[in-house]
Amino acid sequence: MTTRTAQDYRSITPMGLDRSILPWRLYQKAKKWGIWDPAALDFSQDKEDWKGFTDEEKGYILRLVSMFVAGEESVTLDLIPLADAMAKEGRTEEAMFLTAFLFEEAKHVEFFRTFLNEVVGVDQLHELEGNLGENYRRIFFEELPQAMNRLYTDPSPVAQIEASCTYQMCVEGVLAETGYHAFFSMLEKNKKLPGLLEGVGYTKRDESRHIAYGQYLIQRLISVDRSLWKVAQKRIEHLLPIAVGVVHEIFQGQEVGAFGARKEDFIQYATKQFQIRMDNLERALTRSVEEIYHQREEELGVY
Ligand code: MN3
Ligand code: FE
Repeated sequence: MTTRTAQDYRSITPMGLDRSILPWRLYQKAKKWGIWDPAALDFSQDKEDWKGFTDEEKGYILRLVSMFVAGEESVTLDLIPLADAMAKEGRTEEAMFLTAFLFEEAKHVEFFRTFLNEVVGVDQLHELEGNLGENYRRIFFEELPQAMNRLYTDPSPVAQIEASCTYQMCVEGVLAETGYHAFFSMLEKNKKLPGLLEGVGYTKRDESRHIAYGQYLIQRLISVDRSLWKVAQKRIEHLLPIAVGVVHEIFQGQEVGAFGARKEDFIQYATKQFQIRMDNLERALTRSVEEIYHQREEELGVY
């Protein structure tokens, strides 16, 4: 849509913006919870903790943070085609939520990069790229940018489902969720890196809204064309082994890594995340699009 009529501006129609639908409620939550400032986090204890870590411990944290910082940069850059597609469909409430979503991803990049600069130290940051393995590269260098940028030329329901399954279901819903679990299980009980954990906690809460939006979007599309369920299933089945491969790359051949982390626990965690998402998506098969628009954010794991 390159020109508009007055009716296209939802905000001046008699109804105005639809405050009853899920994207609007996510937007309200984003204004409340998405405004934390990465620049205000206190990393002073983290700097002390870092000095006391073994090389192996540093290696694990650095690998996770490298994957996160590049991943957050990727999702910041690659969200724009989806926002563009929703804007072109005239979905003002969704575009409003997606602007908050984009702002939050930008802060996540800043957060992880600030940790690297302040705690690890810029002089220690050569060869960070070596922390990104083959499966990781497949997802963030190929699958994600391709699925998202395709929306510029093909914003069809099939392309939207494949994009959102890649972005919100796989990258956010499985990889990022498993990464947060890794940070918490390694650092919380050992009481290490409190500044990093505080920021990861805020990031995880932001992510719960993003993943909810993706589930909503996929459900909305499936509820009007049930054949799209197969498209979602196929896409997720394609991505699951690559995502599990990323978990293997974190452990680099070890069964038990630094801080007592067990690879098997993380593989199980990642697989469970996939299953939760699939179960939520499958509900769309028995619901009307009206029910999808009006479902509660709590049902989709938002907190
Ligand atoms: Mn993020
Ligand atoms: Fe996100």
